[in-house]
Amino acid sequence: MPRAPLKVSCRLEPLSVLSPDGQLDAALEPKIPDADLRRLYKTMLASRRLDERCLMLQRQGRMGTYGPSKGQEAASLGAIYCLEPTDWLIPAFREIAGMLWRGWPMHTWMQYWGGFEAGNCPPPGVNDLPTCVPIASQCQYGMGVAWGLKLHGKGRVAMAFCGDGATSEGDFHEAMNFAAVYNLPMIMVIQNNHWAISIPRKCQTAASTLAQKAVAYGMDGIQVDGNDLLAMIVATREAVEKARTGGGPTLIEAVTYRLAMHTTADDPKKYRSESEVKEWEPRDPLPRFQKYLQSKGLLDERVQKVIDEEVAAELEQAVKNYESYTFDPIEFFDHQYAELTPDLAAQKEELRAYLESKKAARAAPGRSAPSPVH
Ligand SMILES: Cc1ncc(C[n+]2csc(CCOP(=O)(O)OP(=O)(O)O)c2C)c(N)n1
Ligand SMILES: [Mg+2]
Repeated sequence: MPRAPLKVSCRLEPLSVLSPDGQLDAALEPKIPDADLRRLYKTMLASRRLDERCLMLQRQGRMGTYGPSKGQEAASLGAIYCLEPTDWLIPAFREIAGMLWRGWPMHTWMQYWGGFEAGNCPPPGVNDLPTCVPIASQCQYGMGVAWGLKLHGKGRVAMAFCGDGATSEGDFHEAMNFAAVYNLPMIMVIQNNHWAISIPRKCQTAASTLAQKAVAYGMDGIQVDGNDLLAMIVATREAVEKARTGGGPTLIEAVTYRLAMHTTADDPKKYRSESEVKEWEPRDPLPRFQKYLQSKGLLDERVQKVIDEEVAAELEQAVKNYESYTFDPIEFFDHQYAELTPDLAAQKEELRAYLESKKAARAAPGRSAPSPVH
């Protein structure tokens, strides 16, 4: 028998619209209303400032462990911009820029990282699942939501996010396989930020791209410059339109870079070189998009000043909302089980007694409450 190549259905492309210094490939420029362009810029800036503030709050002991999104704003914002409010977003944990676009308040993001249950609650009418850290679980949730939307048959789509490290998990594989076999209206965005804590991208797979995994599942895959907001919009618009009209799922690999630490619990200097970070800094999505708006005459010093002031004021208000939020710690026990297990019931009782003794000690100063930690 002659040896002939197998026929494999495959559409894989790399995509970039804005060069790192903000130069435009006019043939690929997406049509976006000016008001949206300005609002996208403000959202990206707000996300960056919020990220910086959360890092400071954590360092000052005013927030729990924080996982920064710095450098990845365009990847989430560009993709999420293409959703309709009636579509569904299933975020991982570095999608704050896109979540702000969807209407999540800044203080809710702070509450999430501050460890409050309130940080998991989308504002009324926002069709989103909460921020979610279990790696690759978002792929399964996204697939399940997409399946439900397909059964409802109203042309809505689900967009889920995961990281490069997540693509090594079984959950990713199972979700992608299922989504393709059942032709689900799903967009799976991989934020390839090149690191999974201290594990580099090259240790996740020997394949040269993550987008090519789509070929094995029988779906379209595209590798996009994830630091290029316009490229993310071009690629995602196509994928959303296809999913909405029965064309099935798309895998989008957004190539980006985590400019900060994994979380405040690690020191990236221990596992990656300063020179690598320096290489990526000029590809920062924020100044890149800023230059594009300037070249279109949509952003000058005056507009920039207005945006800066608005963002600063919103941030101050968000910190106030976050720090004035009060809740009864006993609620910790209320959100996981309908009926508490005996050991959790005992812990709840212990905490209740401790809190009451603290209250009593405050009422009668000089006598300190015993610690509940054994
Ligand atoms: C199922 C699971 N295993 C391990 C972890 C611990 N963990 C948190 S983040 C992370 C790395 C994830 O890397 P990647 O998917 O590339 O996402 P990134 O953090 O780079 O955004 C790991 C292993 C987890 N949260 N969930
Ligand atoms: Mg990663």
